[in-house]
Amino acid sequence: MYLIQPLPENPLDIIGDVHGEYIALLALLTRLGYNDQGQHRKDRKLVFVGDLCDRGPDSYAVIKLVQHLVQQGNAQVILGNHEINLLINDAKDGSGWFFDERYEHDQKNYAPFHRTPIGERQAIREFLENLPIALQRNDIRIVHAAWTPAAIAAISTVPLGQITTQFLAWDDIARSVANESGLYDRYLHEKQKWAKELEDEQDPPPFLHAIAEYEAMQQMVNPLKVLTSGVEQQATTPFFAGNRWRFSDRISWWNGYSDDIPVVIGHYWRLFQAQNGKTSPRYSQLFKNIAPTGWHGKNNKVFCIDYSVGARWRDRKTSRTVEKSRFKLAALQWPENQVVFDTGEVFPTY
Ligand SMILES: [Mn+2]
Repeated sequence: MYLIQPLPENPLDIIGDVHGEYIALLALLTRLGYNDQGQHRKDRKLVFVGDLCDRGPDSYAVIKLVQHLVQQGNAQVILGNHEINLLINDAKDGSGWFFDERYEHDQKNYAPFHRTPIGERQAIREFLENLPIALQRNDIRIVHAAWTPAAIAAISTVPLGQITTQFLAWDDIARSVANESGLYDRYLHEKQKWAKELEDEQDPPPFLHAIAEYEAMQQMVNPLKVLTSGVEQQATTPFFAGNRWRFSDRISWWNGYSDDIPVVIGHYWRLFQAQNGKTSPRYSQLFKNIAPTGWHGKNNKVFCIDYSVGARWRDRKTSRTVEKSRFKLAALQWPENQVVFDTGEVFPTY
């Protein structure tokens, strides 16, 4: 059993990043025709593309439900970058439902949210630790962020259950390379010196070259980072995303994907509705020339099913209803090749 696993031959409902939006998940499962055990009268099966947790009101309930569906044999789930952050104890923005040190900081944007009882935390870790990174069969491939042949090859011999050890080992390689050149010290210095500005949207730091260089390098040296948070390169200017200033930017790796087998991903915060550039999440810019339910990439073989439900906390700040929200939870039905939203709309893909 390795970090890449086979998919069953059943028709699939591939669900995008849930990010703790438990109510949206229940609504979508009902729309898709699943009962609370994850059974479907046409014997369809569920696949979750990762990022079950962080930011939304009940990450704990989402994970417990998905775990139950997996145990019933009705769902498969792969890890996203947010689950990996949890496993390696990297307590980032929106993880206050699990990490006490993040709880106060997360109040401003995400309250109210349900916390994980202390006695349950180890069980959550164990569940996540034993999940795969990628799924495949003859007609479809599924990974959280990017499918690159080198990164897939690198994980195909890593046993299930070794995710944290392997991730940290690859991270160590990046760190020792950076150590030798002095880059790592410069990176730590910048992180410390600009700690406050790095998380303050109103007070941007200057372009921090060591952070840019180290983060882009760290990203590409670690195959688990490539697969779960994508291909990145140094940005030209700082930009604010995921509640911090960044200097390393996601690129449209799918423009280099030339295999015949389609890939379904999450991670990239696409929006269904047309948007004005000013208020939309930075990452949706990658989709600005792509139809709202369009396939993308060199040969049109990649589909992102993350319709940004993870930003629904913004709606709650303005009392915007789910029906009027720009942010949706979606499933790609395969092989039907259509998108179903938690709000009930169904659209063909292009
Ligand atoms: Mn993600």
